[in-house]
Amino acid sequence: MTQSQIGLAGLAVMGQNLALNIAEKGFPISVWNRSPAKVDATVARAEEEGKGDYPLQGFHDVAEFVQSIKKPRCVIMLIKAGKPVDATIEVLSAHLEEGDMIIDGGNEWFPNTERRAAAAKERGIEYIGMGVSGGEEGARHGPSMMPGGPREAWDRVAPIFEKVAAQTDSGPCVTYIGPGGAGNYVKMIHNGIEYGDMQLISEAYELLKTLGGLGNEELQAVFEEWNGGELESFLIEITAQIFARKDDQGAGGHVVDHILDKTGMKGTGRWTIQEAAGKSVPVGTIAAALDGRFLSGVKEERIAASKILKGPEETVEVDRAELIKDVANALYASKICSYAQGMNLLRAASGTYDWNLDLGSISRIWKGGCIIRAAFLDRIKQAYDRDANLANLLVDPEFAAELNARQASWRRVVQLAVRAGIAVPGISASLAYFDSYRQARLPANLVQAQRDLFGAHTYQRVDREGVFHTDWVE
Ligand code: NBP
Repeated sequence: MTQSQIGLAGLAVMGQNLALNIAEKGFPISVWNRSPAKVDATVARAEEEGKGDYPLQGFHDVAEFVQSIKKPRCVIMLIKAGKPVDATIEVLSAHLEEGDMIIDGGNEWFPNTERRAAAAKERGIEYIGMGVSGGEEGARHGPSMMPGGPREAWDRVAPIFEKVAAQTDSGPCVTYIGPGGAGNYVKMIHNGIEYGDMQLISEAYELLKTLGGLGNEELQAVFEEWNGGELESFLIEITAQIFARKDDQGAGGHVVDHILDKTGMKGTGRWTIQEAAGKSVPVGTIAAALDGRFLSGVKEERIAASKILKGPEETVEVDRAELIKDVANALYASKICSYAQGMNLLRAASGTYDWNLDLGSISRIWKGGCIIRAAFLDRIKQAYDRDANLANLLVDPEFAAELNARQASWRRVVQLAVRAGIAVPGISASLAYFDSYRQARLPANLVQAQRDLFGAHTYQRVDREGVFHTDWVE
């Protein structure tokens, strides 16, 4: 039996598909899973899809699995984040040797990766935390990957992942991100931005459906058209597909209308907001997306409230064609704000943890393979190429011009939504971010005065240096 170039542990959705992708690219791979049935299923799939040509070997025994990998070994884990990862490291470490490497490809909370990396180092084992995005399809045919940890260790295995990643006109969607938990962090922000995009799209849907009266076929056509222009992205594309899908459970109509309006989530969106709060970085659009999911969760309360609380009396009339155009503009402008927030959080983290993150390269590897993949990410990369120290995407000359050109539409959409009583928390949070960020003066002077009055917190003045306190009550 030939020795494999790499090993993969954890053969659920992501692991099984990534293993087949690695094998398809011609890299000999050994696979193992705690429950042996998934090993057999993976081997069977490799036989079928590769017609016997995929260099993939399955193992039920973890010792045999590790021994089948060429030294120094590299084992990538696709295991449920948290305790299961610790348990798997324990099992693997009993057989790994000094100089070997573990890559965790899961959505892990970055301090966990840093803790594990420190423990692995004591055993002479290299440890890399690598965000993998693209779901099942991405894992199988080319994901976007965000590895963080020791640079030399990564360089040893980079050629494998560069072949396995999604390929774009500006290269494979993988690049070394930075030391420590930088890879997990960047994946976390990717997911936060993904939450923002999904919320903004759902608001566009609500406006077009409720205010514009568009049916599912019309929505499909609008989203297909949008996908041919500046909004082109995976999420817009799949949204069009969703509106096309007829129900197959005998209820008639389209599946989308039979889905309960309660959103699930796993944790990366919540972590993004926690991190933003800890670093004092405003991420209102992403926070609105998280709140949107929380509010969706209290379905029973919402049903009760809908019988008590009234919306506006006014009937809002719209011109459909104008509405569709305005919503597209509002969606695009809001998206710029959401990405600006995510990128600024990355920059803040880079400074705090000394990661030296390259925001342009990060935008580049999100161009393909991942859930937020979009033509638009090329524009973000170009903005950071023009100025690597850009304070905010909003002030890049090209994005600034686009925002300025779209703001009349953007404001009309928010006004219409408010008049009609339709919640657009993501679109309006983006507009508020834009309107706050472009102000040389905010009403924060009054907040500071209040703080000084009730807590003697002092304030600075606009006309002279120093720290001041006023005895407010005469
Ligand atoms: P899951 O997150 O559902 O994890 C299932 C895997 O973890 C199985 O291989 C399972 O083994 C193993 N496992 C568990 Br659970 N407890 C274990 C333990 N105590 N010891 C050893 N193995 C254990 O799989 P997934 O959806 O493929 O995701 C893998 C990682 O990739 C996760 O971190 C996830 O957040 C991330 N991710 C997922 C997606 C996606 O679209 N699904 C996308 C991007 C990233 P078993 O078979 O024996 O139970």
